[in-house]
Amino acid sequence: MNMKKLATAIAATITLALASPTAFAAWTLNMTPGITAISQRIYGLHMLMYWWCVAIAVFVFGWMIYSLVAFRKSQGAVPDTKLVHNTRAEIIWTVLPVLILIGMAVPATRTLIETDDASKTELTIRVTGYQWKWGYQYVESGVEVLSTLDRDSNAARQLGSGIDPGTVPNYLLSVDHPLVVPAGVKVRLLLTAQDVIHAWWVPALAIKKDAIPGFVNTAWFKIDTDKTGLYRGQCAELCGRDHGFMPIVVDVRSKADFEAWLKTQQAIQRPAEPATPAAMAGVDAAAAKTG
Ligand SMILES: [Cu+2]
Repeated sequence: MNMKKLATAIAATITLALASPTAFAAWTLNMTPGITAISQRIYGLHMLMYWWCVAIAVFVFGWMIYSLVAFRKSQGAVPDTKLVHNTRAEIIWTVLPVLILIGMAVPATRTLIETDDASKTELTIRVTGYQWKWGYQYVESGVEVLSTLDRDSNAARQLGSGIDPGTVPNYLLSVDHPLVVPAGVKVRLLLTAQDVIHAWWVPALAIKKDAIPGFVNTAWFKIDTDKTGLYRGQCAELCGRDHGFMPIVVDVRSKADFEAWLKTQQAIQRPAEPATPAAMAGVDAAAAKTG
C-alpha cells in the first residue's frame, strides 16, 4: 500500500468513527473524573502527568527527528569524533527530569495521604465479598444488604438461555439490591471477605480495594451533593467461576432520602435485641459445666 492510499484509509477510519455517535460513545478511553473531590483530584493528577508526558515526547522526538533530517550524510554532515562529553548538557539532562519528577511526586503524595485518612467519618459500612456476591452491613444501625446479580442478567447468561444479552439493560452490571449511600457524608468502608480474595472496585469513587479473608481494609468517600444517581463497578480480583457475575451498584441518594431508606430497612429487618445479663449468665453457667 502506498503512502497516499494509507493516508486515505486512516482519514476514512477516523471520519467514520467520529461520524458514528455509537462508535464515539464507546471511545471512553480515559478514566472518569468521578463523583468525589478525591476522585476529581486523582483525575487532575492523571491529566497533569499525561500532558507532561506529551510535552516531553514532542520535545524529545521533535528534536530527534529534526536532527536526523537536518544532519543527514547526504547533506554533507560530518560526525564530530572528538566530542566525548559536555558537562553543561549532562547537568541539564539530569536536573531537568529530577525537577519534573519532584513536581509530579509532591501533589501525588499529598493526594495519596488524603485517600488514606479515614478519620472523622459519619457512617461506617462493612463490605464483605462472597463467592459470588457482596454483603453490605451498616455498622451503626445493623442494617444488612446482600447484593447479587440481577435476575435478567442471570437468566440471559445461562448456557442455551436463548436470550440475547444485547436486549438486557446493563447486562452483567445490575444487582438486585444496590449499596445505598448518602451524598455529602463522609462514609467509611471496612472491606473483608468470607472465602477468597475479592476486590471492590467503583471507578466513579476512585476506589479499588482488596477484600481479603481475615483482614480489614479501609477506604472512604464523600460524594458531591449534586451527584445522586446510580454508579457501577465490579469485582476486580479473579475470585473463581462466577467472578464476572458479581457486579457492584452504588445508589447515591440525598441525605434525607438515605435516612428515610435506612429507617425503612431497620423496621423491616428488626435487628435482634442485645443479649440480656440474665441470658448471658445462663451461657456462662453452661460454659462452666462443660469446661
Ligand atoms: Cu469476587
